[in-house]
Amino acid sequence: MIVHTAPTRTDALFPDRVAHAQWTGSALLLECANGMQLRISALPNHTFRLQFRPDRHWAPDFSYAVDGSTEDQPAANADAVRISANAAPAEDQPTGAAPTAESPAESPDRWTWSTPLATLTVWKEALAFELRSPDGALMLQSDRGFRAAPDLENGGHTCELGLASTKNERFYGLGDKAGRLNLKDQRFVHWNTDAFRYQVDTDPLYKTLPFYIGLRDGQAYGVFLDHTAPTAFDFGAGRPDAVDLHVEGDEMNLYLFAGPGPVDVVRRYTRLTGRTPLPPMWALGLHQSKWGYASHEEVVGIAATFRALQIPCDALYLDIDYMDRYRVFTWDSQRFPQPRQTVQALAEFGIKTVAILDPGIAVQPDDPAYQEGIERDYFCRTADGSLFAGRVWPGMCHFPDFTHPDVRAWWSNRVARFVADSGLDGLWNDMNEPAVMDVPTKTLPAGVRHHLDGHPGSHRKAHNAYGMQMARATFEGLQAHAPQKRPFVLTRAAYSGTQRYASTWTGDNTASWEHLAAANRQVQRLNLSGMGFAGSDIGGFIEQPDAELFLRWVQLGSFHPYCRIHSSGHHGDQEPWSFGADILDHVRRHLETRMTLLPYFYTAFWQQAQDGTPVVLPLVAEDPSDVQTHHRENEFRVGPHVLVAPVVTQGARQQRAYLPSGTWYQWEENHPFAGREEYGVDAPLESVPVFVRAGACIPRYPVQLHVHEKSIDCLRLDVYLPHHDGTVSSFGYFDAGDGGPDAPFALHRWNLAKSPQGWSLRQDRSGSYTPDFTQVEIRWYGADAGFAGTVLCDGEQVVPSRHAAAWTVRVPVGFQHVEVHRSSEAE
Ligand code: MIG
Repeated sequence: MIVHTAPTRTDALFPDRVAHAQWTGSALLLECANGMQLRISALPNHTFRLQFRPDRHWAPDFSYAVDGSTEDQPAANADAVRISANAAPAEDQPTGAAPTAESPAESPDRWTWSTPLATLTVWKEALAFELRSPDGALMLQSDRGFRAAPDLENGGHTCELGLASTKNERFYGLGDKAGRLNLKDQRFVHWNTDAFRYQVDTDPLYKTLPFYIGLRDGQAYGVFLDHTAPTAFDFGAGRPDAVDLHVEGDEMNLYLFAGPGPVDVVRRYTRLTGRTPLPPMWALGLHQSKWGYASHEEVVGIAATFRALQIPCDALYLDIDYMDRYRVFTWDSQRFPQPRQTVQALAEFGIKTVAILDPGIAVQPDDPAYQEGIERDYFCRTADGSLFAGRVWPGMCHFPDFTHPDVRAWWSNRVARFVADSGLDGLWNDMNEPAVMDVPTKTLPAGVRHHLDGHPGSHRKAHNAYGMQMARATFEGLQAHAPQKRPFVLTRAAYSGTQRYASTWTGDNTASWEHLAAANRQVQRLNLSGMGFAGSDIGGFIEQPDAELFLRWVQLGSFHPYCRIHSSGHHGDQEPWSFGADILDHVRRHLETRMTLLPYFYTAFWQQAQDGTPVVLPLVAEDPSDVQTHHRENEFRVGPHVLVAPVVTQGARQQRAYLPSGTWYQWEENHPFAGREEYGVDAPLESVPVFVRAGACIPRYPVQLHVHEKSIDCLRLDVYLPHHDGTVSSFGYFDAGDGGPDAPFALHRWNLAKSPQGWSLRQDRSGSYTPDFTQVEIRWYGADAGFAGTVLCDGEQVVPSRHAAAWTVRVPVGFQHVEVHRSSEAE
C-alpha cells in the first residue's frame, strides 16, 4: 500500500505561473493560474515552511510533530544556557530572540526571504524555489519542483517534489534505517512496521522520522516532511543526482532548516518538533531484559545474581509474560501474585522495574479495560462502523484510538492506576506500529477511522502517528501519577516528535556481526533524527551471540544513550554471566566504566534537553568540512568530547580509527594523537578504543552498582591537557537525579587552557543545587611521567601524586582556579 508514486508520473499536474499572491496571517499564499497553491512562511530559528496544494481546499492546519512549546532557553535554566552557548565549540545557537525572516522582497519574477543564515527564493513561474546559504552557495533547489497526481486507488492526490542534487551531496537522517549512514542513491518509505528479523536493507522499519540533513560542499541544511501518511524519499535511486519526495495526500507540508552544520540543523528540527526531557538518572544505567522472565522468583533471582556478581544494573524488565493471558493492565496471579512485592524486592537491590504494555485490548467481556473501551466507544472502527478486531498476544483485540484525546486521557488514567497499584517505575510500549498478527498487512486496515484530534481520517493517515500517541498517553499517565518524577517510557514505534515522550530501541535485530554494525549506525542515525535516547538490543534479540559478539556488543552499547540487554529467551540466555567468567569480568568492567561516566552522560542529556544537541553523533557532524568524515560510519562521538571506535568485526584485535580535527588522547592515557588521521589501534577482546578531545574535562563518579547506591563525596575530573591555544569548555550538570521541571540544579563549567608555564583550569558554578560531593579529584592526562613543577589551587600550593597514568590533586568543590606550572628542567 505504501507510496505507489513513481518518480515520473505521466499524469502529473504541474503548477504554472503565479496569478495571485496574498498574505494570510504571517504566510504568503500564492495561487497559480491553474489553481495550484503554495503557502510560504518564515519561522523563527532560520526555518521556512512551504505548503503545496494542488487545489484550493486547504485543510485546517494540524500536526502531531510540531511542538509549540519548545524554546532554546527555558527560563529556569537561562543562565546555564547562556554559558553553554558561549562556550560550546563550533555551535552558534542564538540565545536572544531568534531571528524571523522579514517580509520577503518582491521583484518581477520572484520573492526572496532572508535570515542571517539562509535565503529562500520562490519564483513566480512554476513555484520553483531554492535555498542558499549567506555566502550564496546553493543548498537546495527545485528542478521538477512541486507536482501532484490523482491517487486513483485512494482518491485525492499524491504530491511530489523534485529537487536537483549534486554528485557529491550526502544525506543523513530518516531515523530508523539500518543501512549505510549516507542515504544517497537509495529510496526509503515510511510506514511503521513490526519488522521482526529485519535485515540491514529492510525498509520500512518501526519508525517514521521523515527528516533528513543534506550536506553540500561542507554546508548542511535540513528537510522535514511533516506527514503521518505514507511518504517516500528517493535520494537518487530513481533519478541520478536528484531527490524526489512523495506524499500520499492532498498536500505537501515541508520545512526547510538552515545550517551551517549538521548539529545546527538537528537543533532547528528539534526546536520545531520538541526535545527529549532530561530522564531520571537511573534510566542511564544498565537495563536488563529478556522475553522469558516469567515469575517473581525468576526476576528476583536475576536481580540477586547481578548483586552477587557485583554487576551494575539499574532496571529489570517484565516482558509480556507478567500479564494474565497477555492482557494489558493485569498480572498473572500465579507467577506474580503480589506485584508490589516484586517491585519492592527489586527496589531493595536498587533496581527499578519496567513493564511492557501493548496497545491491543483483548476482546473479553470480563476484562475491565475491554468493558470501559466498549462503553465509551474508544476502540477503532472500520469505515463501515464495525469495531476492528485483530489478533495479537492476548488473542483477538480491539485497538484504542490513541489519536482521540479522550482515549489518551483514559489510557493515562489506567496507566496512573496501574503504576500506583504496583509501584512500577517505567513502562515499555511495544507492538505500537500497531502490529497485528496473521494479516498480510501486519496492521490495521487502511480504512479504519481515527479521530486525529478533531481532524478525522483513515488509518492510512493515522498509522504512523499511532505509536507516538500511545507513548504520549503513557508518558502523561506516569506524569499524572507522580508529577515530581520524570516519566520513563520506551517505545518501539515513533513519529517525529516522539522524542518528547519516550526513549526508543531498534526492535527485533539478530545476534550477528552485521547487526552489531547496523546497531551502531542506527543509534547514530536516530540521534541525527532528534531521537537521541536510543539503543539496540545488546547481544541481539533473535539467535544467540557467542561470547565475543556479546562482549563487543556490550562495548558498543555501554556508550549508547539507552543501554539495555534484551533478547528473546527462546534463543538461550543473554545475561552478563551467560558467557563464562572471563567475559563476565570484561562486561562488568565496561558497565562500571559507564557508571563512572554517569555525570558526563547526564550532562549530555541535559544539553540535549536544552538545545537539541544529540548525545551521539557521527563524525560528519563533528567536522563536516573534512570530507574524510563523510563516509565514516564506525567511529562516533558520545557527549561533546568522547570518541568511540567500536570493534564490529569478528576476530578483530585491531581497529582502524579516524580521528577528526584537533588533538585526541586515548582513554586515560598520556600520548596525544593528531586529528585528521587514521590510526590502527590495539583492540584486544577486553577493550574498546576510546579517545578524548585534548582540552576536555570529563566528570566521573566512583563505580556504583546502581544510581544513588553511594553518597558521592568526591567528584573525579579527568583533564586531558590542551594542545592548542584557546579555551576548551566542559560542563557538569548536577541535580537530585529526578524531580519535576523546577528541580534545583548546579551547573559547573570548566575552562581549560594552555598557559605560558603550563595549563590553567578555571571553574565557575551556577544554580542552587548543592551536590553531595565536597571535593574534586583532578586527574590530568598528557603530562610527562617525570613531571616536576608546582600546582596552585586558588593561589595555594598543593602537592600532586601519581595515579596510574595520571597526575592527581584533590581540591575543594568550590575551587576557582587550578594552575600547573612546569619547572624549566621538566621541559
Ligand atoms: O511479537 O513482547 O520487539 O522486544 O520481547 C513479539 C515480546 C513481541 C516484540 C519486541 C520484543 C519483545 C517481544 N515483542
